Amino acid sequence: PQAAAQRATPDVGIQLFQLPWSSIADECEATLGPSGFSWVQTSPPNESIARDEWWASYQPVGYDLDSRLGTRDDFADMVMRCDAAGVDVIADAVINHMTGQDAAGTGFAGTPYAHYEYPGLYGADDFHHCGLAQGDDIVDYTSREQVQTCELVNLADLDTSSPHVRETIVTYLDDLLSLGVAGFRIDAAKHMAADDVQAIVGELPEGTRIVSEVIRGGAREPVQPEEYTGFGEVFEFSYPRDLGPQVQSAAFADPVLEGDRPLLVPADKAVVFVDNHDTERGEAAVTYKDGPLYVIANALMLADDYGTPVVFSGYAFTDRDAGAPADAEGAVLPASCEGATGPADSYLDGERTCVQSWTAIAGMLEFRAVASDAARLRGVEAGSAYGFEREGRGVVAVNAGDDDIAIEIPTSMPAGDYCDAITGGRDAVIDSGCRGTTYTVADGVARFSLAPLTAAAIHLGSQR
Ligand code: ARE
Ligand code: CA
Repeated sequence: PQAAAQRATPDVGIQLFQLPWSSIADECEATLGPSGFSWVQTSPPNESIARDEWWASYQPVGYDLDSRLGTRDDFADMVMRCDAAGVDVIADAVINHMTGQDAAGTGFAGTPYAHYEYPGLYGADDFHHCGLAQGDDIVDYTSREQVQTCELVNLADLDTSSPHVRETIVTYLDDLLSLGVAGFRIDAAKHMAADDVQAIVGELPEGTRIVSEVIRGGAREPVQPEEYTGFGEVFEFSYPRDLGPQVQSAAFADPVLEGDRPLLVPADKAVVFVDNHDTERGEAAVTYKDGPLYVIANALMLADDYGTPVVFSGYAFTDRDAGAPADAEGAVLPASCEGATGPADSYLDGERTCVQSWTAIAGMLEFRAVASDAARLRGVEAGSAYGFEREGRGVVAVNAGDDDIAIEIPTSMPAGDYCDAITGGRDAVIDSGCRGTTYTVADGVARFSLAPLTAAAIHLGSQR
């Protein structure tokens, strides 16, 4: 029966936060390629200030590819190895600003800089000095002018309307493209006029993937994600803001079918996520700290039909600012995810969450490969359980509450026994039966008995 299921390569990304290039290369070969991730989003690859906090990566000193995560050679080698494993690299491009340190200093790779002086790249005239608020900082997000020409938390704000600044940024991005990256996450895109971003990315080769970070800020903010969809995709923050609280409260209101999503960008422009490196330290309702609920949230996202999902994988923290474990020089230590099969009950600070290696994630990527071309049907609720069908090709069900629940989901999948992709993973069917749980479809109904805080997923490729 497995052979009968057509597979497509699903467009699913993974953000490997603050992971060194050599480890990302290993992950591409060991896990990302085999599981069917099509792209990996890296942390910023250029030289930044020399500090231990993770957010040092978001204060560029220059555009040499020499960072806490590796050298230019390491980066180039990673792109080659990921490419060979079928995984595109999307680099995080910090182009709205340079550093936010008031004192002069030396970057991670030894380059001297001062606030508004970056030798060989930019001088004081290349920056906005908005003069609208104290210290030139953004204080009022309802002012487009402030958001785009004042400073985001003291970060020296590049005048992205200037030809010199644009050319300098394009040269940097072209350099990354010459090493084989497929595209860019545009950091803080909201803080650059969409016309400026468009002018910059318009100079890049056709087909370069652009995903802009424009945090949807509500109706009072003038700068909206829709302005940035003319030249690429955007991260759609409404999606996790809708999904996360439903999972957290174990109260599912059928969301989010295509036509019911008026507040979201069109599906083909949306990159969706459960959390990212900012929201896991802030607004996200569900993160790795919620273990099984995090699996549930990721399962629902990966089974859903809206946007391109990106899974997040970082490291455990109690201090919001704490960087990934590093050596005495500040270089982040390589990390392996061998043996990680699911969320741990508890983590030590700095321990990698290894979400890309979880059995349930691999299983849901297989689900998506088999079922994501099919229509997503209306959800079914049963107390704190919820599920839905991808018509005729797969069914997902979750129980986010504290009681055992039986849930029945009508389906047009063929009657028979199916192996669960959540507990069985990518190759859920084995000679003797199922690697994980077995579920049955009979009389047009898929039946699941779900323990508290568990999920289940069956698809045409997992029929016994
Ligand atoms: C750090 C210190 C600051 C210090 C600064 C300069 O924390 O105290 O002033 O350095 O020395 C990251 C960290 C920041 C860090 C910064 C630079 O999160 O703490 O500052 O790096 O090292 C807005 C933006 C959005 C941005 C978020 C964080 O619109 O683009 O703020 N997200 C990206 C990255 C971040 C990164 C940066 C941008 C900067 O993902 O990781 O910051 O490169 C509403 C609005 C949003 C707004 C949000 C928070 O929701 O709608 O637009 O997001 O509030 O203010
Ligand atoms: Ca700006």
